[in-house]
Amino acid sequence: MKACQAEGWPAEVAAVISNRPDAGGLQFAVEHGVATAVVDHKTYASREDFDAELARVIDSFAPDLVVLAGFMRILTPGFTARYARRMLNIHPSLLPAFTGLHTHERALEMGCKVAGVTVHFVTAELDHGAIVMQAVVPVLPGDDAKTLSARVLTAEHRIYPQSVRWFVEDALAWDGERVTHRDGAAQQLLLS
Ligand code: NHR
Repeated sequence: MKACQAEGWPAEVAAVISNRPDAGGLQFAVEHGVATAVVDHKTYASREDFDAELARVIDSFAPDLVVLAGFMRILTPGFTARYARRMLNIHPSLLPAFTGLHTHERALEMGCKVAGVTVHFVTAELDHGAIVMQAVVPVLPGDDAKTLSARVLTAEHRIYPQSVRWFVEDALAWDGERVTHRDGAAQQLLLS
């Protein structure tokens, strides 16, 4: 939202939608004059029912792109097919390592010397869609999940706006199952 405004993208954030009524992002949206909606998963009998209502609400805003940000519900294949090639996620690991949850704890447990974050298109298979951009950060002596996740988060705040901007500018190209930048811009960020 901030990058879109500050950098004058040819885009607008149509809405912020959460499954959690208390999500901080809803308040942020309200403060920035962006529409909000809540679809509380607890009030649906099945994942299919929840995803159907979520899709109905999303489509009411007619977005070109769906951006998952801290969204923690596994999406059904019908839902991911509906938004194929127009839904992004940011996952806090260097995929394909550490799909799923507790990525930082697992990277530390494995003694990894680098960690990072991946922006990818969302497919039915969890954390397996085409990679748009990755950032690498060092794992430092004495790190715990909190210090490592904070370092990764600074990288997240750089590559997610960049990735969304590329989508908005139509700068991403599909090469079979893979995604490249049309003009060869670096799809990685290496932080030290
Ligand atoms: N859905 C599909 N089909 N594919 C992806 O790539 C998805 C997805 C839904 C969410 C984000 C993801 C992440 O980047 C994401 C990617 C939640 C879980 C999970 O296990 C896993 C991965 C991600 C998000 N969720 C539990 C569930 O039963 C609930 C966990 C909780 O509520 O704390 O849905 O990490």
